[in-house]
Amino acid sequence: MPKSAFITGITGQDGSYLAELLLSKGYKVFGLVRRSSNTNLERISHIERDITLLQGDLLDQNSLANAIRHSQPDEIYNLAAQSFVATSWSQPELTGQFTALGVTRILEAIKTENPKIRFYQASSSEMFGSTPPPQSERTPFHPRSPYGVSKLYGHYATINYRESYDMFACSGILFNHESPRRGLEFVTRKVSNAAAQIKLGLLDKMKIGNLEAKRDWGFAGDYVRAMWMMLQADQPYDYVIATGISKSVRELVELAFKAVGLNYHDYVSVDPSLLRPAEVDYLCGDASYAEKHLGWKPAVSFE
Ligand code: NAP
Ligand code: F7E
Repeated sequence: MPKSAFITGITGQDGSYLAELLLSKGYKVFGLVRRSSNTNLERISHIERDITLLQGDLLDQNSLANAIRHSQPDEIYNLAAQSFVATSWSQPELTGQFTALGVTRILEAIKTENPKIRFYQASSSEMFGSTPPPQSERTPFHPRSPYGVSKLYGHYATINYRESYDMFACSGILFNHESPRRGLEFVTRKVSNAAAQIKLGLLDKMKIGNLEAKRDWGFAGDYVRAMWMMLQADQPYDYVIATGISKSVRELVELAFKAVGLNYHDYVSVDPSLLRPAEVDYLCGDASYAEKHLGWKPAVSFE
């Protein structure tokens, strides 16, 4: 029997890469999509015929239980979230509903439908917030946004269901990971897109926020591989997934503009309205535990 997997957030960046990976391993893949007046399947249109999409919403407990009952998965990957940190200040309550309580809803649905299902929760380096690097599984958390606070709730909910009900529930504490499928509001896509448009004469200038923030940026394709590896392990555990190399937003901007033969100083200016109420200044992960226990290593570098 081929294994089957159910992915929430399948229409997002990570969901699309994970679905591809699981299909390549022979899985039957189910994905949760929420109703919208416009289709939102660009990232999975190339594999749409190979997967089964089920309607539901992280805000609706019943729809989650129905989707699990219908798909009978061996593994569930909870990737759905309000994932844009900046928006979490303007929509803090909704962010908590999706990103925090949504985790409890899906854990409850698993407990009721089949507690033997293996569960992956998409935790985040944003939970470390202001705690200085290097950040590992042993680093204390100090989130700096409603998003980070919500992710921390989901993280501990996952640990709590593992400890209370003996469920195979893991969290991957993933540092920033990017790709050509990243949403345009995130800084890597915003910058690479603007550099390309300026080069082509389609845009004059780009406004940016905090140039000094430092992030540990990896490639989404490498990171979904780690998610799958966590659910194949003998025991459930939580793992930091990162490259161990940190760069500033300024270095990212410089590199992107240089790649198209431009000097960023001529095109980029800081817009104070893009600064966040509280910033995460410096993230750099230590993924040595994942390397030792899962054999995971990133293949794609920042450059
Ligand atoms: P993304 O591109 O923003 O995708 C988010 C997904 O969640 C989309 O499919 C979205 O559906 C879905 N979603 C949002 N609210 C929902 C709801 N109420 N019900 C059902 N689905 C809902 O995010 P990503 O970059 O792939 O990240 C995947 C997960 O990893 C997220 O939980 C994110 O917070 C977490 N994470 C990401 C990173 C990173 O660097 N990428 C790092 C650490 C953790 P629509 O298409 O309908 O909007
Ligand atoms: O910002 C700075 C910004 O929005 C990165 C999500 O996937 O990773 C992501 O969260 C940095 C921040 O990602 C702009 O202030 C400057 O310091 O690309 P971002 P993020 O906030 O790190 C974590 C791990 C997640 O879990 C999240 O889901 O760049 N920055 N100027 C800017 N950021 C944006 N978006 N736009 C700017 O103009």
